[in-house]
Amino acid sequence: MTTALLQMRFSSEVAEAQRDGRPVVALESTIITHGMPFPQNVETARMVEQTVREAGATPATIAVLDGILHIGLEPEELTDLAQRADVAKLSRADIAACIATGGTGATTVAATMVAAHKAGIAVFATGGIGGVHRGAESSFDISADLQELAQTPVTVVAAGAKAILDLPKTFEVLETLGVPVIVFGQDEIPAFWSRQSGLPTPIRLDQAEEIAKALLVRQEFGLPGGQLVTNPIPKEAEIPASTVAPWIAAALADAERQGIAAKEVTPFLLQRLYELSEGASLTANIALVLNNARLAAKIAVAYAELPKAAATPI
Ligand code: PSU
Ligand code: MN
Repeated sequence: MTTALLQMRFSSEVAEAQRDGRPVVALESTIITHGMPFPQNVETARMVEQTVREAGATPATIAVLDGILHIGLEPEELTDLAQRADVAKLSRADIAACIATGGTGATTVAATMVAAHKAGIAVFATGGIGGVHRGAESSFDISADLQELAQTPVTVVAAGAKAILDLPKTFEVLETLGVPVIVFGQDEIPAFWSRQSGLPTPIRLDQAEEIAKALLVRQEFGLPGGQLVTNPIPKEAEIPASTVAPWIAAALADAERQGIAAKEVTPFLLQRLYELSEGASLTANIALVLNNARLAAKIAVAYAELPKAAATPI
């Protein structure tokens, strides 16, 4: 759909899939530009797209390029975005001004949900969502991703939230906002690099089909807001929480010392963890994103197969 100022460009494979009514999975781009170093960022982005295809869905990596909202990137657009240094980080608050001024930006979980919903995509895969930062009681730093989950009807598959955040507060806020936190296949919420967080599962589902059905029931209700599906990192790729803890402590101390604030905080901490772990955090991050892409594709495929007759679209 194209209006006067909000121009959307669909990649050829996404346009084709939507025309044929085949399942599509949205992917964010901040993980590429602000979440991983080059060249692992572009290699991972390509592998994530390929994983979605192999699981029977079509990947739609979302970004704003020169003022145009792209739903799906052509291979050369992805390669170019991954190497650019001047890319803005766009959340819900920033995306309209970036489009209005012809800018280029990568979308966070929040902005990717906004764009996916606009493009008619119901399922989205990422690594980790933003959340309540440690010390939020004085900094008030709470990611816009949480509010977005409360208002935009997209199912987001993530490996939980990183332990750089305050996980108990993050899940308390999600509960307050009425966001379903579904844990795939275990009784504890996963903590990104680690399978365990010590936090009990709010809702456990073991099948992609069940998650797709829950999405459809929400639509039939006309409930605004999405679902957060937390998918534990595969066992063989896991880093124990006790190994990660000192890296996090050091990264947080560095951020504090350097006065890092606002939207710089998450990218700064991710970069410091990569350095402090000598790349181990990145290896695990890649494994969990691929795992999430696979599950998101299964959910999208199952959703596409459900009869929709009784659904009230929202
Ligand atoms: N957490 C990760 N990797 C990421 C991000 C978060 O483990 O790449 C990115 C996502 O794009 C997320 C954003 O939406 O950071 C959250 O940023 P903030 O905390 O500034 O809202
Ligand atoms: Mn923040």
